[in-house]
Formats: sequence, structure tokens, C-alpha cells
Amino acid sequence: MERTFLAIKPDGVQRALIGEIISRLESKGFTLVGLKLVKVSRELAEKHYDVHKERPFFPGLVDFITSGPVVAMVWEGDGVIASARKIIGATNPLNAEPGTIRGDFGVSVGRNLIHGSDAPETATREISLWFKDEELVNWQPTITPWLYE
Ligand code: ABT
Ligand code: MG
Repeated sequence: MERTFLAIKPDGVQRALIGEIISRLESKGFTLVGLKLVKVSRELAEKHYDVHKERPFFPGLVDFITSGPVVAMVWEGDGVIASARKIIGATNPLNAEPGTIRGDFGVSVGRNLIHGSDAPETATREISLWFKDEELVNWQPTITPWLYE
């Protein structure tokens, strides 16, 4: 089954939205297979946002993501990569639809609460960047037959 990397950013943690955010993904029917609270190093932040390293907002982005604890997660389910991006909403929370995480809780692109992998290749890269194999749990909830035909 497909897996994606999601991370509740320092603003989401500081605003006490960890439970709310996890709850939305859980009730949708996705399965949590990896979870940890991380104080992100500059090295990890720079690797994670490597694609943006030439952008003007890169230094501020690295400062922000290393500014406080982050909740790093791996979620599993059919189509979870694209679906989690929909649940998260548009990059700029002001453009994100109500009902999405960013649409409901955010007001600024540089404080958009949660990260989600944007494609299968980035999901694979980000999962191995943030998690060791033995930190991931291979399991299936017993309700699986009630989620998938
Ligand atoms: P991430 O899930 O954090 O990768 O966001 P998303 O994929 O929706 O959007 P991208 B384009 O990857 O943004 C990465 C981070 O950079 C911030 N950003 C982006 C700015 O601050 N200014 C900008 O003009 C753009 C395009 C938003 C994202 N993170 N934060 N915080
Ligand atoms: Mg991105």
C-alpha cells in the first residue's frame, strides 16, 4: 500500500493542533505507521527543503522549521499521497478551501501548519530522510475490510 510523509510544523505544534490534525487523517481511514516528535537540525531541514535552496524564502524557511518541535509521521493507505495533500489544502492558507487543514487554521504561506509529500518519489525520499526502517511499524487495523472492498 502507498505511504506518505507528513510533518506538523512548529506552528501547528505551538498552536496545539497536533490532535486535531492527526484526528482528521485517522478518521479519513488512513493508517499511522510512523510517529515521532523531532527537534529538527539545520542539516535535516536543508536536506528536506533542498528543492527550494535557491529560492529567496529558503533561509527563513529553514529558520522556521528548526524553530521548535515538529511531529514527523508516515501514513499509509490507497492513494494517501494525493489525498493527504487535498486534506492539507493549498500551500497558501488564504487560498486553501475551508474544510482543509490550512483553510481552517492558517492565514500565512510561511506558517502553513503541515507538510505533505507531493509525489511518490518525494514520499520515498522524505520517509527515508526522516525515519529509519525500524521506526516504521508494519500493521493493519482490524477494520481494514470496512475501509476497502
Ligand atoms: P510543504 O508541504 O511545506 O512542502 O508545502 P507545499 O508543498 O504546499 O508548498 P511548497 B511550494 O513546497 O512550499 C514549501 C515551503 O515554502 C514556503 N513558501 C513557499 C514560502 O514561504 N513562500 C513561497 O513563496 C512559497 C512558494 C511554504 C512552505 N512551508 N512553510 N512553512
Ligand atoms: Mg512541498
